[in-house]
Amino acid sequence: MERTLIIVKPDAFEKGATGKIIDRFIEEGFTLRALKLFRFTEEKARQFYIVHKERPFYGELVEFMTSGPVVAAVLEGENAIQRVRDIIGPTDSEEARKTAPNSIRALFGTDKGKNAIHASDSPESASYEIPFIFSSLEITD
Ligand code: 3AN
Repeated sequence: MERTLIIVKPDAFEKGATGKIIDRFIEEGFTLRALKLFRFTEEKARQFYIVHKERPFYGELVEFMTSGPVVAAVLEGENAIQRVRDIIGPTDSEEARKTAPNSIRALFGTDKGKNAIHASDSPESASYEIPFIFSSLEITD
């Protein structure tokens, strides 16, 4: 069993899509291990996305992620990291609508930046991101 982190981004939260997105993962067979509504401070968003600090869109990404509330969850399942990435679809929501029309980004995203959802992209990111957002007391066994 593997665990991964997802974050319903401010655009999808504002659209009221949080419930549909969480429900999709439950329907796909994942177990919900943790769930939290919060708003990133600029400092925390910068730290969370530190791997992207040299990318040209880093400032825009931090600004977007702090623009409103988000909902984070820990999902558990076999091969969860890759399977969740497949369900969210490619980074660019426009591309997702062409190549993965049933993906979460195709259904709820707008473009490359406002793309509805974050999901850990490797075991290394999951082991940084899960404890970044949740303490052990907030994750069920
Ligand atoms: P993913 O979220 O699919 O792993 P990354 O890791 O390349 O994509 O990018 C992290 C986040 O940065 C994306 N979810 C998106 O919000 C933002 N982002 C990526 N590429 C761009 C871009 N070209 N312009 C604006 N924002 C971007």
